[in-house]
Formats: sequence, structure tokens, C-alpha cells
Amino acid sequence: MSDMNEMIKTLMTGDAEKLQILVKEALDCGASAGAILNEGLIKGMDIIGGKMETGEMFIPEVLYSARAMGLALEILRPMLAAGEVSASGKVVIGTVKGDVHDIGKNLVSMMLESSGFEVHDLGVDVSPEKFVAAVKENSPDLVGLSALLTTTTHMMQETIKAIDESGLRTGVKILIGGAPVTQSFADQIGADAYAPDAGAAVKVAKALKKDGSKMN
Ligand code: B1M
Repeated sequence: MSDMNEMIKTLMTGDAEKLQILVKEALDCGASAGAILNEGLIKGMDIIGGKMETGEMFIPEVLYSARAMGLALEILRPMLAAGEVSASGKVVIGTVKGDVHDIGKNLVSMMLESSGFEVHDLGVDVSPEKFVAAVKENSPDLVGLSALLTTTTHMMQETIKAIDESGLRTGVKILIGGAPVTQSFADQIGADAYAPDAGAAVKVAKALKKDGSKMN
């Protein structure tokens, strides 16, 4: 546990190099990728979020922490496969317009990829039009929308509306997630599914596949 505390402290200072060493050391000592993720990195980010809210940490500092977390996640990437059974299916994913938070979305992408999905990650601040163009171009089975701000969740609804209006919704399932998102919000805006975290996102994606979408 003290390793995790050290990891959290290092994440908060944004020292990417030291954080990578600590993650590797924890793995060498037998810690699981899941424990490092949940008890170290994500817990640390929650603390950072609290400090952001109270004005104890500022955007530039949080950006250093976010960069350090991204690099630490790269070390865990090969270990993040969510299940033994490999899935197949194509996913287009992005953080909706107006929102630049990408750590959670990247984690979802990584775990989907590790589980056998072909992932087209559109990045952050993705407009509904860009999602529509990507659906047209890639014919995905699943579209994943991420939002971390209360003020950008409405862009999920705009994006779903744009996909509906483009006539491309048939055969495409829409999965949404992100801290301010809930199942009832998903129901309200006509998403096919909601997942609270990256592990659940993989399970839901696999279930949607079984459910009779064109994924197979
Ligand atoms: Co921002 N930020 N931020 N921020 N930031 C939050 C989200 C906030 C809660 C912090 C706070 O005040 N306590 C708050 C939002 C409040 C609200 O609206 N409810 C906030 C704010 C206000 C802002 C700004 C407006 C601050 C400002 O400018 N004054 C600004 C907005 C910028 C913008 O987007 N337009 C801003 C900026 C930033 C940074 C750029 C500095 C940085 C982002 C860097 C980056 O992502 N590359 C940042 C960060 C790092 C955070 C916190 C601290 C951490 C987010 C994170 O990465 N968490 C965050 C506080 C917090 O979350 N506790 C905060 C770790 C990550 C693994 O979790 O992203 O939740 P998360 O993903 C989870 C699940 O949500 C889920 O799975 C993931 C893990 O299993 N999930 C999905 C996510 N997407 C999914 C998609 C799915 C399924 C599941 O299917 C497709």
C-alpha cells in the first residue's frame, strides 16, 4: 500500500519519469495492473480533482499529472486485457466536442483494443460531424462517446442525433461513459448502453456484440 501512496504523491508532482519507475517496480513486486490502476493512478487522479476544485492545484500542474498518467498507462497497456475471450468488432471512439479530457477515454480504447476490438480513436473535442464522418468511413459496430464535464454531456445527445439524422444508426450501437454520465442519462438521450468504467465498457461492448448487432 505504501508503494501506492508513493505513486499517488509522484502522480501529483507530475514527475513522469519517477512514476514510470514506480509502476515498473510495483509490477516487479507482484502488484497487478488493476491494483496499480485503481488503487494508485485513478485514486491519485481523484485526489488531484479534489485539489483542482479547491484551488490547491492549477491547470498547468494537472496537465503534468495527466501526462505522467498517460505514460504510466502505456506501461500497463499490455496487461490491461479485460477478458480471456478475444472479441472482434470495430469501434469509433472519442471525447465529445468542447471536452479535452482523454485519460479515461484512452483507457477504454486501450482495454477494447486489448480485448480484440479494432479501435479508431478520434481524440478529443470531437464534433458530431466528425463522428458522423468517421462512422461513414469506418462502418463501425460501436461508437463510444466520452465526456467528463457536466457542460459537455449534452454534446453526446447532439452526436447521437447527428448519427441518427445521417441515416447511419442502423447496425451501430452507441456506448457512452465518463464521470458525470449515468444509465438514466444514457436512456434519456437514446444511447444503447452506458459503462461506468473501462472494464465495464469492454463487458458491455462484448454484450452488445452478442446482442445481435452486426458485430461478429
Ligand atoms: Co478537468 N475537470 N477540467 N482537467 N479534470 C474534472 C473532470 C473535474 C471533475 C475536476 C473538479 O473540479 N473536481 C471538473 C468537472 C466538473 C464537472 O463538470 N462536473 C473539471 C473541470 C471543471 C475542468 C475545467 C473546466 C477546468 C478549468 O478550465 N477551469 C477544464 C475543462 C477543459 C475542457 O475539457 N474544455 C479542465 C481541464 C483539465 C485538464 C486539461 C487540466 C486535465 C485533462 C488532461 C487530459 O485528460 N489529458 C484535467 C483533469 C486531469 C481532470 C481530473 C483531475 C482527472 C480526470 C481523469 O483523467 N480521471 C478530473 C477530476 C476527476 O475525475 N476526479 C477533472 C482519471 C480517469 C481514468 O477517469 O476520465 O473518469 P475518467 O474515466 C473513467 C470513467 O469515467 C469511464 O472509464 C474511465 C476509467 O475506468 N469512462 C468511460 C470515461 N470515458 C468513458 C467512455 C465509455 C465508457 C466509460 O464508453 C465510450
